[in-house]
Amino acid sequence: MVVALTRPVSPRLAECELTHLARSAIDADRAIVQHAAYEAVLRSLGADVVQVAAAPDLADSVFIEDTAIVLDEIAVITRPGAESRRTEPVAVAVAVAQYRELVTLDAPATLDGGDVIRVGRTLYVGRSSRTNDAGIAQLRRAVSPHGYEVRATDFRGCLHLKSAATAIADDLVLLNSAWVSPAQFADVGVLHVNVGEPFAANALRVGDRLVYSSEYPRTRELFDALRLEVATVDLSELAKAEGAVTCCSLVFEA
Ligand code: CIR
Repeated sequence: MVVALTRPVSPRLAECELTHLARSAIDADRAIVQHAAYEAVLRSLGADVVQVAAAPDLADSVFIEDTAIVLDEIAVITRPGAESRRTEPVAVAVAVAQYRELVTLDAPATLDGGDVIRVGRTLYVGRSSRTNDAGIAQLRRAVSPHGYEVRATDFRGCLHLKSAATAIADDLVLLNSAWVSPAQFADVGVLHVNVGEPFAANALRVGDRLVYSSEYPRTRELFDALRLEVATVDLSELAKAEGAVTCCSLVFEA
């Protein structure tokens, strides 16, 4: 059974962290409606959607992806790079502990799950304003006994590595080459986003299917050519908070 952990949208979403986007008016009520539709799509793909306790005072808590890396054998509870997000993992750890043994990262490590792309037994980990070298080293120490290789990956121009690239199949990465060099993914296949859609590299895998934003129709056409099944969602209000489809869930096999 596939589980998707999600967390409710905080009514304070408009106070979110922003790094690469200018602040624009965010309608938290509209975000709540979009988030509910996203959860419905996850259910329609067969996932058991389990909500972690709401954290109304934590503006960015809906972006649960950043708080944990759930692998087949263990889960790594992160230490988020933004000071305002440091306590988010506490409740997520309680939920994830129902499914996996936990490993936690300690100071001075910082790491956001949005910087971690899993392709098979390789974890590509973005060096970012949120994820530091100590975070990457501690993650490596936690996962290498389980046969995972951790590769530090450079990128620019966006918040997290997963804004620049995500895995859309076991051996295929969708990426924006303006933000991350394809050479760093030399041993897997690479699909390039449409150049007019720079934010289009974030897709969420649920089994063999993809959850994808309705905002990138030209990149989406490439999936049709590959016969990838896609369910589209509108997360435009959460996108103003620098979030995207992978950020709002932790999807794993229970
Ligand atoms: C932040 O800056 O932390 C949030 N406003 C957005 C986090 C998005 N998370 C993600 O891409 N994994």
